[in-house]
Amino acid sequence: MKKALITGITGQDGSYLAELLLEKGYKVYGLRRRTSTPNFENVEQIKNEIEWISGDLADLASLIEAVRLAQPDEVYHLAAQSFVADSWPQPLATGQMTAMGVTNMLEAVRIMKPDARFYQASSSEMFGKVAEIPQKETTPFYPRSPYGVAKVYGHWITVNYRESFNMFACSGILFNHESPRRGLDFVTRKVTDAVARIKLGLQKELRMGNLDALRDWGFAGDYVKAMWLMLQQDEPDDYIIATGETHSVRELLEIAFTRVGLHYEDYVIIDPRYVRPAEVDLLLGDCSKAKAKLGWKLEVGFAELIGRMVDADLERVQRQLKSMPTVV
Ligand code: NAP
Ligand code: F7E
Repeated sequence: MKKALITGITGQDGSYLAELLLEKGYKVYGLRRRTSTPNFENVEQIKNEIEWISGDLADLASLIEAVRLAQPDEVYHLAAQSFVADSWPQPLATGQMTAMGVTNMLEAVRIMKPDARFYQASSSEMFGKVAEIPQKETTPFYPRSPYGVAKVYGHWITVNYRESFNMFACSGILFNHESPRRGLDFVTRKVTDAVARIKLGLQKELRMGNLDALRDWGFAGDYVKAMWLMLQQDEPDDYIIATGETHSVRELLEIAFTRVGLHYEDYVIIDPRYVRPAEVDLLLGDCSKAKAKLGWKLEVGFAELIGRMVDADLERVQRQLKSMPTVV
């Protein structure tokens, strides 16, 4: 039985990846930091199948202990401060978790289980002010946020450990990917949650930032398969994972509101609080290397993804409404 250690298992990607690895017969160890209230929402359905290990990216000793306990064949390093907008008000915490956290995890693996295969969750945010369209593995980086800068560090330290210590370390450069498990701050989920709440009479307006930003949005369930495929190859390498299509935030609004028979113009208000100090205007990935070498393929398209997210939020908000006590 293969063993995998996942950091960031309570997040969107970690939960889909854990399900995939359990289906494949892996023993899955999940690193989880202490929180004041439980945050098992994404992993409730598999909670009892996971071997939980307490740890934090800022605490190297806890990571070394996690690798010692799990003795993993594969390590998927997904934990990070992942919300770009918060990386301006929290640049140091973002640097500590999203950049130095990668070195901490690589060190834990190098010290305790150097033959384990390592996946680093790199990001299209590294391309920032893009040098070419579409972006490929060879496109130079020009990050536009403290988060993007931290991810560039995480990418290069992963490449460096591969070259310095001959570790099987891969960097997956993933473009935006979404699902009903996406955090509520990210634009897709913020919109689909608001659409559900507006439709059910719980919210009157939706405050947004830059509607002209263009993103290459895919489905998280498809993207975690690429992570696994990267670690099954003969040689470690870096790969872009993307859909090869780009859509604006405005198109996202149109699709989501239309799904419930509403017009976004009637509800959306532009609020400068949601406009970023520096924007990534356009992301569009070329994943031909992943298709050719990994045999990776996309299953869910953009409109279907947003439709599924709206439906899931409608169902969830309706359930919450039903469980609320009636006031007499
Ligand atoms: P997410 O939902 O925000 O999950 C982040 C995970 O990291 C959570 O489990 C979180 O734990 C954990 N974490 C944060 N700080 C930690 C710390 N100090 N110690 C231990 N755990 C910590 O992110 P995601 O969307 O699944 O993304 C997974 C990874 O891929 C991230 O590294 C992200 O930057 C990267 N990425 C994401 C995308 C995307 O579009 N989703 C694209 C490219 C790259 P809590 O539950 O306790 O908060
Ligand atoms: O913003 C614009 C915003 O926060 C997308 C993370 O997973 O993907 C994600 O980063 C776009 C930006 O994701 C609002 O300005 C407009 O242009 O959903 P987002 P992100 O910043 O692209 C990358 C690949 C990662 O690696 C990250 O971890 O939408 N936008 N109005 C808004 N965004 C938000 N959040 N809220 C708004 O009201």
